[in-house]
Amino acid sequence: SRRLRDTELVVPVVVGTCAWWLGKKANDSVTHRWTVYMRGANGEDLSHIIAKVTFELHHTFTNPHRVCLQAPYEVTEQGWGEFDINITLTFTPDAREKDVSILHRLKLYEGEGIPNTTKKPVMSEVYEELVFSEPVESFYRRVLAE
Ligand code: SLL
Repeated sequence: SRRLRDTELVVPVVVGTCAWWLGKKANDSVTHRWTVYMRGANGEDLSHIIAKVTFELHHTFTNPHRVCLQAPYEVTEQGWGEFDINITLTFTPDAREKDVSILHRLKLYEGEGIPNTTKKPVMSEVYEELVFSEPVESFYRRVLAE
């Protein structure tokens, strides 16, 4: 299938983390429960363009290489520290596109010296656009039809 010149397919997504302080259940090695996620910015189904999402956690986690083959593309864990999470998107084979990596920092605290409360989760969400320029025609038609 040929590629479409002067054509662009833009898919809005969000990547984020949401963290909850464990309060009385917190100890030195586990202070927070958190989720890192990737989803359509308007809640759209991404499974028609995404084959796999890989979340690379800090090496202090057991099996830090976490793979999601279907939605929801997210990982929930418990820990004590903030770190950068590398999120690698693998597209469906018909897109004939290379993997794309997004770096997102896990946020557990609102700021230095600001204590956590059990009530309010700490959110960090970023809007991103997946841009397919000169997409493969069959992929483009399939995505538009779904
Ligand atoms: C820091 N550079 O020092 C960062 C590293 C690592 C966080 C944070 C592991 C939990 C587990 C965990 O929370 N690591 O071992 O299950 O702040």
